[in-house]
Amino acid sequence: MSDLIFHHYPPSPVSEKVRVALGIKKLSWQSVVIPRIPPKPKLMPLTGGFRLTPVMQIGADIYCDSQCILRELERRFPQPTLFPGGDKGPVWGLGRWLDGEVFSNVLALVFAENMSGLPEGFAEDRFSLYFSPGETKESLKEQLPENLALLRSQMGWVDAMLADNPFLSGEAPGMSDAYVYYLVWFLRGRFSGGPSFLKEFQNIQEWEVRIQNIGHGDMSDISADDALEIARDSEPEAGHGVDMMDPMDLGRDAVVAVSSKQSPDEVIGQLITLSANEVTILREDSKVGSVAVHLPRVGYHIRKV
Ligand SMILES: N[C@@H](CCC(=O)N[C@@H](CS)C(=O)NCC(=O)O)C(=O)O
Repeated sequence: MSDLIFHHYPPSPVSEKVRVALGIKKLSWQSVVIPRIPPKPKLMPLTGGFRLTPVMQIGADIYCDSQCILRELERRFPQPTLFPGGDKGPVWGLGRWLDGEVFSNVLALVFAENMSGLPEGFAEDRFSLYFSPGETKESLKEQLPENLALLRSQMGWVDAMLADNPFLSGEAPGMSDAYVYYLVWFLRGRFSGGPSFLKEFQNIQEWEVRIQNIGHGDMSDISADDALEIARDSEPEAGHGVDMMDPMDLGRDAVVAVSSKQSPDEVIGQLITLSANEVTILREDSKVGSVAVHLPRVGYHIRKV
């Protein structure tokens, strides 16, 4: 039985990014399906308040944000690599563009439409998470033609990147494929104009089939209660200490609060790792005991408590 547990929900696009990476790495994993909007009472004891989806758990180590999850997958399971082109720096940079400007653009198209079958309060929750105050479905509708025009340029660049290779990462699939695929998957599945819009991009359409054929690895289900019990029965890995070159001047064992720039919820605990790409805090929870919560640096705030 794999000890890799993934907390997600099937329609979550950012989770699809990680599911594709799990497929590229041919990993076995256990799936916990979490609620699409808060409260998430069986996730909070693990994350200490972090509410975004997805989250990965390995024992009592909890990895928040797809950026942190992908980095950890590559560290623990280096082969097959997510960087077959050896292009680590550019791919992380490309990922920021895709998660930022391109994801925002696709979200604006999806939320301009009438959505049905969603939990009560879903639209309100997501508007406050993704859009500036004052933005409404009507204002997004007005912007739709211009947003589509922008997406046409963005997808044109992606299509051109696929002209000479089967994958964005080259001959083999890698992280850039996972990063672009989740957006194309979201656009095709949730924006009514997505399928006809994508017809213009022949390379992307052929590549989508290649990515679907990779699959999501070997998944089995586990209950949220069993995942909590696994955390309770495990000890987190030791931290790696604080990088002395870090400009924030935070000492090891400082009590810090970490939050995503997307969402105000803070995770509070003792600092055990601070590097250029990761912050890890140790927290005690009444339900699961000691857990280490790992978060990325880019896109996150840290403050001393
Ligand atoms: N930077 C985050 C963004 C994650 C994100 O926006 N996920 C969406 C779901 S696809 C989310 O959290 N929605 C609110 C929720 O699930 O409560 C990451 O890369 O993991």
